[in-house]
Amino acid sequence: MQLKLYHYWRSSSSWRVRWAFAIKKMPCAFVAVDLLKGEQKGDAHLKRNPSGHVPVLEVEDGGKTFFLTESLAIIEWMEEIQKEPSLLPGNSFQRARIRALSEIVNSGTQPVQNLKVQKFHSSDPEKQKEWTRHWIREGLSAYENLVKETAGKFSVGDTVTMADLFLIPQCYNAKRFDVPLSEFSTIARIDAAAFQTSECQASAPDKFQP
Ligand SMILES: N[C@@H](CCC(=O)N[C@@H](CS)C(=O)NCC(=O)O)C(=O)O
Repeated sequence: MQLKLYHYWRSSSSWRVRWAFAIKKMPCAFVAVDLLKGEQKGDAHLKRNPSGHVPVLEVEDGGKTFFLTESLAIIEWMEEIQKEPSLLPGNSFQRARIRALSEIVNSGTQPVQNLKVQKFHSSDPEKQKEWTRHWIREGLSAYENLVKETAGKFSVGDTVTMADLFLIPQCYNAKRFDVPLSEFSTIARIDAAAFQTSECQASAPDKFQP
């Protein structure tokens, strides 16, 4: 099986999947799609993902090529084909909580901070930032309140789970948009702990910056 990840260095959704690859130690080639040049809207990329988004995982298996889209679906697929180390550990309730925390970022926070949404909201960069900060605060506040019930060293217990793969790239965006993590004490602690792990460091945007 040959794996190729189409990604962008600063895309938070791409970082989630790069981090999963680092944890599972699955070999994968990385191909950059330059979002600033609009490569995600070109014919070649739209054939891989009609949404015009990264990440996309190309899987060549048994002479067939599959394009997997949506970071959560990609990570769940990786978990199915290689269980250990598990990103969805624990019992059914713990796994449901890991998915719920992931979704707070995946569907409740990240989509509204996308550049195309900011631009549709306003052409004024200051208004774009205000919009983005508002939605990041809203999302991280919900995450903070829910994560208090399960947090150990990380979001759910003491090992990195899929929830952390969604949270930490979102924290990176919070910092970019001047939302101080000190507003969210549990999240700030998890963010610091995550950066102590080699897999988080190895998959971080600065390691992929062109
Ligand atoms: N739910 C999608 C979100 C993907 C997404 O929004 N990707 C952004 C970068 S983080 C993107 O490709 N944006 C391109 C654009 O806005 O034109 C996922 O999890 O894969």
